[in-house]
Amino acid sequence: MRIAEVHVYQMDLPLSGKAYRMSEGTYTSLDSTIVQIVSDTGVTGWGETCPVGPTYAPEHALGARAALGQMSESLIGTSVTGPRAVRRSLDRALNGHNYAKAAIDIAIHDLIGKAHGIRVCDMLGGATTDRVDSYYALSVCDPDEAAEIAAEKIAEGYPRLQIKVGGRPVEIDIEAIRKVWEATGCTRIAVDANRALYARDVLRIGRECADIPFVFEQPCNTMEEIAAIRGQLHHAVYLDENTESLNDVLRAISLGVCDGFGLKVTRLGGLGALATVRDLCEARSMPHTCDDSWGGDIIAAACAHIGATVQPRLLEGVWIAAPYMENHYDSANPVRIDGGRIQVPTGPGLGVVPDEGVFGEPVASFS
Ligand code: 0XW
Ligand code: MG
Repeated sequence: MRIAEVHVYQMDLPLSGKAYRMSEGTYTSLDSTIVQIVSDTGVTGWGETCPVGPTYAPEHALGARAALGQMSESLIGTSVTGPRAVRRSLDRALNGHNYAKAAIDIAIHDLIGKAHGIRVCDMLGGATTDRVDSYYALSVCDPDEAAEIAAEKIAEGYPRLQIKVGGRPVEIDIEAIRKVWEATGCTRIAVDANRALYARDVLRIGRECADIPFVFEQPCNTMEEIAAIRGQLHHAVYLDENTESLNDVLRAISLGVCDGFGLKVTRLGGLGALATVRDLCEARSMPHTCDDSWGGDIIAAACAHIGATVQPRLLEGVWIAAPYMENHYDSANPVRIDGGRIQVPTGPGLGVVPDEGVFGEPVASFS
């Protein structure tokens, strides 16, 4: 089987409710890039990458499409023996750009799965479950509102919460953390600053919330800043944005700078890369999530499939953007959260087949 065509689409993903606010940005719509790969045998695989705005990470939507424009020609005629071989050929076409290469990686996994009638989770080592825990990320918002939403989400069945902090006076962050704790008693909380806190503020939150059993997620901008205060913290620390590669994960573990991770499929370069990190985390008993920054049914399915292969006691949840949007790509098999959990798609490949024409005309095509 060889790659005959590559098509790239642009898809706006407007939020259905309030803006989504994190320490470094507030979003009302996201710009997603979809990749369609068609084999010479007529099988189609789908991939997606959707940076959450241009400042969250060194990634942006226009960059994804430019990188795909740089790489896709080289894919035409390539034999689809396996995702790792395709990734190596992409690395010969373009340096870096994991988040764009990931869209192709996901599409190749989907293509192989659909060609051979197997699910992506079973290509990645086998599913341990058919339904994965999710978690709800509370935007940076008024402490009373955060507490109210948190109580609603726990009542819906979410097993875990993430409280976004940072980008405002630390006193308000502390008030939000305490009010969410008082409103829910949830013992699986991540306080996620998305890199924005200074060591001073992390230490203060840790002191003033010492009684609350949360995990700090990516509190400071760098591993070095976190390492400098780690001995003064009584809360566990997970890294997220600092893990841009397998080497970053190896460095974090060897430095002993964290106790777990928030992982993103596209940031690491795709499903194969995240599966490698999954196995490393299992070897070192490091809990982690299987997320992505944003996206629709395609990236949501990819996260659910890899999440289903994680040792259950180590899975901290699969985050998807579905609760913040209305549109789905596959109206017959939308990837959604029910009772705080995601049903792993059952069809071959990703188990998602976008509705005809849902993405409009391609912005670029290669054949
Ligand atoms: C909550 N997420 C997985 C989605 C947003 O893109 C940010 C991210 C995080 O945990 O930082
Ligand atoms: Mg995070």
